[in-house]
Amino acid sequence: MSDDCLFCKIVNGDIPSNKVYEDELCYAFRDIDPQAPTHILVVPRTHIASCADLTEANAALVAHIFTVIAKIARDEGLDSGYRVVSNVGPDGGQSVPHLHFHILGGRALSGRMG
Ligand code: DGP
Repeated sequence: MSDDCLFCKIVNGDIPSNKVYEDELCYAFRDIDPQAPTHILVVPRTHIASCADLTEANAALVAHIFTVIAKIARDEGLDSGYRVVSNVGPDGGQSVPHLHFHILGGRALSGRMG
């Protein structure tokens, strides 16, 4: 845990969130400012700042998170598709420096990504 990290505090229950899923490795909750009808964030319990900080040591964790993303999407009924996004750093638009994957769906999303 990183003491100053918003998402570490959410994972630990120090800040309330609308939980969607949790297990021993990750935690998923609804985004406070949804940009699509379904907008969920999936974060590892352990503090990793962003995709840029991933190493081979995190490979199993990341693979697990992607299976969780697929499960959440099924459970949320996103049968016609969805988008998975992880912003990295200032130019990537990352505002919370704890690795997270956005799941966006529930409508046809814009074709533009940037
Ligand atoms: P990013 O910009 O990629 O770092 O995404 C951070 C997201 O986190 C952004 O979509 C808004 C969301 N967010 C920020 N603070 C909170 C919070 O306190 N609770 C919840 N549920 N989401 C938050």
